[in-house]
Amino acid sequence: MASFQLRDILLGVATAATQIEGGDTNNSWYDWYCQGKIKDGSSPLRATDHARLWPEDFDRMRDMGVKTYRMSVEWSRIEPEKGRFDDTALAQYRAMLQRLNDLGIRPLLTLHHFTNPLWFEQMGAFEHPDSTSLFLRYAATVVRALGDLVSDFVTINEPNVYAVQGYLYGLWPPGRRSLAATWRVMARLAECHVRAYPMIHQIRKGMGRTDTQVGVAHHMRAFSPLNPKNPWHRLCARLLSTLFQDRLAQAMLGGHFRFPLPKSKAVKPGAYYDFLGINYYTRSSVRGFADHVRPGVPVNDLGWEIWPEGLIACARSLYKAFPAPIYITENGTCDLEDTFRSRFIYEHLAAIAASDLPIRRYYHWCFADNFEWLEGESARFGLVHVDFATQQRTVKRSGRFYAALIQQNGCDEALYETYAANQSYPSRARIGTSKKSPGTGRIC
Ligand code: GCO
Repeated sequence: MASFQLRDILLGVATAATQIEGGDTNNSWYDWYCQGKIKDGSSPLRATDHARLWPEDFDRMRDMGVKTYRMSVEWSRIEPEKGRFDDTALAQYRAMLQRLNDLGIRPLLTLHHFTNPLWFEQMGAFEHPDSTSLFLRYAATVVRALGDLVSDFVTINEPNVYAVQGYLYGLWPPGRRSLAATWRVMARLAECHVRAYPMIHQIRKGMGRTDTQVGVAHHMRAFSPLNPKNPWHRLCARLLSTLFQDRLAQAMLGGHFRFPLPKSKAVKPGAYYDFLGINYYTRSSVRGFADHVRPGVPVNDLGWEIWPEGLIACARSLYKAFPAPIYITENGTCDLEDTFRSRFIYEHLAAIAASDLPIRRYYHWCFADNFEWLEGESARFGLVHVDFATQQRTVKRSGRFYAALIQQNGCDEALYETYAANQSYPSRARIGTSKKSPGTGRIC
């Protein structure tokens, strides 16, 4: 049975400002690039030049039939110096949101997607006691300025990835390696979300809007014991899931801060979500306190296991604790030559179609190849190919497949045969993983 029908779900694409806009030297990732940390030496200054080319990109989304678009705004553009808000930057985001509305593409706006303004980074970012109020002031400014054009918000993208990469492994800004700081930062981001939740509702209510939806984009991995019969592997899988994602979900969505997350005095238990945003990519096979990939499994070009069942397993476990409509706020794969992305999309959407969960949106990560953090321009996740030197865009075969899926709101046999049936996954990574990134030495 190769066909499936999707019901009650909006299909869309996702991006993040720093990964696409280009032209901004005032954020923590440009600084990270200057420190020579990007594996291929590429810079977020170039990215996909979306700050200039967005009208063309939006037209392409419309042509592909995209129903909803998850994008983020860049804090360092909106508040370039502490307390100084830039009307021109806000006007540009207004123009973008207006255009999306005109095109009939429903925006979902992320307020924080990994990057900070330099002034905020330099004062200690989310480790600083003032960071919550500074984030809330920024968030309030954005919602006041744009809230008549957008009703759906993601406050913060993947607090666990941000905290672990930046404060535990030291691979991302600010390059710290402290377990205590990791929990502090995770808890602080959770507090920021919990306090932003009623604030965003209130601001939009003041504008006469009652259709507000606020959530987080929670990165979830399917943690499985490498050997399910081994009790140690089972214990480690449970523990890793608890520490990396479950406690954080309890804090962000339910206001319950439990060990190891430090308590937040400003937060009371409650329900701080209108939808469950889940970013899902892969499974971690566990036999100790680190990620592994089981031998012989299908992987993408970064070596991440491809395991569609995991999407449903993650969504089910979150939904059990926090019943609400589910938005898959990110799902996609690094496929340099676009030789297996269509199969990846097919299998993940087929799993969604077969599940009994209320999955109401699916955002493919990502619209076009972009600046993939430590991997720079070397890891391609897009439905649209970008030639970074010329900024020429070309819809990939997988992009045409996704457009056809949107049109059919499902997949019939013919579509499956044309795009996905003959594709097979690699079983070994073709490019290295970000954890091994050597960096290139200071650049600027
Ligand atoms: C993340 C982010 C995206 C990434 C994507 C692919 O999950 O790290 O939200 O910015 O680009 O996940 O790695």
